[in-house]
Amino acid sequence: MKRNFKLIRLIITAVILSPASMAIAQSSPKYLSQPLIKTIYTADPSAHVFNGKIYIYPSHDIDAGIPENDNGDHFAMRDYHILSMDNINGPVTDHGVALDIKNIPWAGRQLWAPDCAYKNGTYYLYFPVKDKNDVFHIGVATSKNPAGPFKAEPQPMKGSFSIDPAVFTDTDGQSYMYFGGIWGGQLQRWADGKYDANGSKTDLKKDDEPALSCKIAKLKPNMKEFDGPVKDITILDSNGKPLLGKDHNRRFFEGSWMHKYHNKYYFTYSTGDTHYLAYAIGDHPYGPFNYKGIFLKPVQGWTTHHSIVEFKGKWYMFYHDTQLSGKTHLRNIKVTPLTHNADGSIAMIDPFK
Ligand code: FUB
Repeated sequence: MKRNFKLIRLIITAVILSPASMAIAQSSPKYLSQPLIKTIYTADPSAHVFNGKIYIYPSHDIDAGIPENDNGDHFAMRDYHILSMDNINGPVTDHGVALDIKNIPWAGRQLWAPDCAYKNGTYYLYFPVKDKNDVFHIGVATSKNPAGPFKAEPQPMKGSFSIDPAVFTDTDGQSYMYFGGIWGGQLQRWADGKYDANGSKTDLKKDDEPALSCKIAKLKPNMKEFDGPVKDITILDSNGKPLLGKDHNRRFFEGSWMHKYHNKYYFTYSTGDTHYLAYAIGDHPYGPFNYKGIFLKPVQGWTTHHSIVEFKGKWYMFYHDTQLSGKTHLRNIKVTPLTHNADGSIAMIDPFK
């Protein structure tokens, strides 16, 4: 009996130490956190606390069989599912289809990263989608329930363009929309305020000029219209100079978010082709913002997109990677704690252990 145990131990040790199993161990990354939901592919999670629960407004990734390109044509999403959690480590509820592209009268294709806001008993779902001429605009849909279903307004928001709306409501009750994204998000085509269909397909290609800015618009009390002109969000370097177009490690690309901490405004965003999440701090929702650094190293997959939310006195970052599929356009959302250091900086997060 004893000899048999020894033999079994020897065999197990040999298997564990075999070159094949060591190769597997080396090649499978150790992720910082696990996908929140595995039954559908999800990305671009905008998280909010409504009625004491966490509601997540993600993109719903699908495989439409479209080849990958710099325009992002392979991100061909057609509806939104809203998710909720009672607790950060608790089960995740998928509330089903909250808005379908076929019910957005002006939509053509590609429902990208949404966000949601609440005011006076109504929830407002903001979403970017290409119109029937293949130009991105931002639409709004309403519901009395944070999980939907949502009903879309018949037209895009007047004066809106590009992608990735993030709506921040300040402590005084005023809401602002941050939006924009370069390359496939088409922000570079609006560089002169009007749409230029022949504009560059990626960025402005003006390396030594200030980089393209994320946009901000104040929202009217009806939450469906911009109140005044769209303005630029300026990110300054440590010399007080705007970041330049060639500064791909630091300049804004897409996926902005705003949170307020200790009376400072934290503008956070993706650097796109360099795959970082970066942050810049200011004293007003409009900025200017002083560049501070990166706080999320590159995740698995090309895109990186996040939101930051306080829940029960702790801060969390929702983000995505491609752990489940290994494919750029089939992503899965995750959550991890986020730490503000005593000096106001954000502690670096490594998506791998
Ligand atoms: O999900 C489509 C696009 O990918 C989003 O709008 C971007 O932020 C990027 O995550």
